[in-house]
Amino acid sequence: MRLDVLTIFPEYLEPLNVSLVGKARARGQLDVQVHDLRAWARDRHHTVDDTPYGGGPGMVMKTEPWGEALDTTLADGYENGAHDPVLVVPTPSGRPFTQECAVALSARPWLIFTPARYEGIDRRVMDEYATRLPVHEVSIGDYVLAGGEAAVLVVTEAVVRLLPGVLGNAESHRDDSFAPGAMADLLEGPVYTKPPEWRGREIPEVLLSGHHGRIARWRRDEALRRTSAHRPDLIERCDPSALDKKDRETLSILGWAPGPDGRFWRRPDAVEE
Ligand code: 6GU
Repeated sequence: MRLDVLTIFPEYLEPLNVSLVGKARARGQLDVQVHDLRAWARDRHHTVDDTPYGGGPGMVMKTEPWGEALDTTLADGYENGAHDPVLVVPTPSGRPFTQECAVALSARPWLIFTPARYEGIDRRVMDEYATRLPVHEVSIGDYVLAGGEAAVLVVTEAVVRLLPGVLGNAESHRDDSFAPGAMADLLEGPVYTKPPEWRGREIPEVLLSGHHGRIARWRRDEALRRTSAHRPDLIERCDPSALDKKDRETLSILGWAPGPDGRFWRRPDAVEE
């Protein structure tokens, strides 16, 4: 996979040299090119922003540097054998970035990221490139960052760990919280390792039992408990056909009841666990 990042803060992308992504690069599974957007600014001061038409606070990133940077990057990629690029545009006004998006992007051979600073990029840039390649505007959550660079790191890590041969164990992401079909979209419960006792705290006995059926059941109940506490919205939209008899018992204990459509809702009298 080829990744290009166009940014006015190339040093912000240094973490792409570390850990999982860094190793994938070192192994040649990933070709990452970080470009300084200011290299395409025409004036002495390397200006990339200007005041917004219509007034208002802040500055807007100018069309020309982005246009030239993207043209150069696309030409360079094609010359070097890359194909089928997607433009990934981090913005708080994008569609929510989810595991499903990560899976879709991990199937693409070439991602080009355009993290913005200031109040964003002149709309005409994305309107123009949307006529040439798919453009995905993505937000990584309901909060505002000072720029899209941290979002590029987030999206890259979520995507690269899905590439074949990047994670040691292909099974490792089957049970990820949010992996499609994983524990049918429940959060993962707690995990433990040695020593068996630490500061007087023991491991839940079932995990030492060697009884795989009971262990799987316990994990499932812990996942339900954690999801109920931290993400009740996931229980509410859970497909009821994904829940077995014991799931329903556990949910009942946690204060959930099936409604007329079979979906679960929290009984108003339920006490928080
Ligand atoms: Cl992708 N960019 C910025 N600036 N803020 C965000 C975001 C992205 N996602 C959530 N907040």
